Order: sequence, then C-alpha cells, then structure tokens
Amino acid sequence: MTSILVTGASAGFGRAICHDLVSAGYTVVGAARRFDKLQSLKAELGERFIPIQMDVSDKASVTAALSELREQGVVISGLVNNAGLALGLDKAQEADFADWEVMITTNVVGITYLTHQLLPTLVEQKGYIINIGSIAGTYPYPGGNIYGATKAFMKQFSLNLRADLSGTGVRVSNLEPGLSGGTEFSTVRFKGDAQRAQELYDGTNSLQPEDIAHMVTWLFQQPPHININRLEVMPTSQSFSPLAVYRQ
Ligand code: NDP
Ligand code: 8X3
Repeated sequence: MTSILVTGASAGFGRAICHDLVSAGYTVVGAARRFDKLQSLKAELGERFIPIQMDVSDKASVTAALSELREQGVVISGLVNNAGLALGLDKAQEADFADWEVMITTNVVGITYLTHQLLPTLVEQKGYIINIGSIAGTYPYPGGNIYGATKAFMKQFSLNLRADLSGTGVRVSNLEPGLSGGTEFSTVRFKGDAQRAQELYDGTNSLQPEDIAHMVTWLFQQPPHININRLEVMPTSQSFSPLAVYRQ
C-alpha cells in the first residue's frame, strides 16, 4: 500500500487536501501536532486515512513518526509539505525575534527534516513532492519579512530538488497561493485575534481550502512525464500595487 503524507492535516489547506485526495481514491497519512483534530478527521474519512502525530520542527518527532509508519507497513510515495505558519505582521525593526525563530524552524528547518528523511523512499517509489509555498515568497510586502523569506526558501528548495532528482522520476512542485480564507492562518498570525483575521478576508471572495485541495489533487493526477515546477495562484480580487516611494 502506498500513501501520500500530508503535513498540517489538522486544519485549513491540509485538512481539505486530505479530504480531496481520499475522495479521489488515494490513501493519505495526515500529520500534525493536534492529534485530536486528526482523530476527528479519521472519523470522517475512514480506512484510507491514517493519522500520525508529528511536530515538523522537532527532528526526533519526525523520525519517530516515520518509523511508526514503517512499522505499520505504510510506504510513502507522495509528500505534501503543507505545515507552516506566519507569526506577526510587524515591520522587521519592530518584530519579536521569537516569532522569527518559530517561522524558520517550522517552515524552513521542518521541511528539510521530513524531506531529507523521505527522499530515499520517494526515489524508490518514483514519487512526488508538493511544497505549499506562497506568493509571499515572490512578492515582498510590509511585515512579510521572515515569512516571505521562508517561502522564498521553499521555492528555491523545490527547484534545486528538481535539479538533483533529474532522472529519478521523482516530481517536485511548489504551489504558491495568495490570499486564502477559511483557514486558521491569519488567526495564528495575529496571535488569536480572530476578528482582525476575519476583517482581512471580508468582501474579498478569497481562495478557499477546497480550491487549493483540488489543485493538489490535479497535480497528483498529471501523467508521470509532466512536472509543474511552480503554480502561482491568486483570487481574482487580489492584484498588484505600485512600488512604494517614500517622500520627505
Ligand atoms: P492553518 O493555520 O489553517 O493550518 C496550518 C497547519 O500547519 C495546521 O494543521 C497546523 O497543525 C500545522 N502546523 C503548524 N506548525 C506545525 C508543526 N510545528 N508541526 C506540524 N504541523 C504544524 O493554515 P493554512 O492551511 O492556511 O496554511 C497551510 C500552509 O499554506 C502554510 O504553509 C501556509 O504558509 C501556506 N499558505 C497559506 C495561505 C493562506 O492565505 N491561508 C496562502 C499561501 C500559503 P497543528 O497546529 O495541529 O500542528
Ligand atoms: C499567505 C499569503 O499574502 O498573506 O502565504 O502572505 S499572504
């Protein structure tokens, strides 16, 4: 039995991705820190969903979870590196360094722990890695400082993985969404201020978790000779601003 491992499965995109992939016939391993949320998802999705507790920012936790999966006979042929977060929207010179550390250890170091440990299996399986980047990895905005930089890392890591995996049959894509509501992302970013988070999406007709989930399933369904390197997607309501010019 081969399975797709989706990190950050307890909420938002990850939860919707698990739903969509199971509906499309895949067997899915859902990983996150909040195991109770994964158990609820298991109750909804049934046999083709395997919950596993994992903190991607903790190497020992990643190693233990992968070893538990191996003991269960689970072979991973697809990896969706979705777990991630932004903390704060303050300017760099006003930001809390502890927030920067959490973003780096989760979005950057976390993705390397899991990907490095799974690469031998993914090569054996001619598997597929889908990283959930962001438009913030390409377009700068005030307060995006470290969050955007972690997503730029994911973009370049994805492309460099492609270079190394040439000839193995392993595919790598970086899916880069813009403004997306219906997740816990902004509530986490604003440290539990759900009202501020909601105001960001009011009237925007933003992307929704199901939209991203359909794109992930579509990527997995592409024939083996096609590799989508990057998929950048925004809601129609989101666009570009002029460059800022400060006048004295
Ligand atoms: P949510 O906050 O709704 O979900 C984040 C998920 O990541 C949760 O399941 C959380 O699970 C998990 N997670 C966070 N830290 C860890 C950790 N250390 N170990 C394991 N799991 C962790 O956010 P979204 O669904 O919106 O975001 C998912 C991804 O999409 C992120 O990488 C985000 O940067 C990216 N993204 C989001 C956009 C948006 O506007 N919403 C747009 C572009 C990209 P738990 O707390 O249970 O561990
Ligand atoms: C999340 C999208 O624009 O809030 O990655 O940075 S944005």
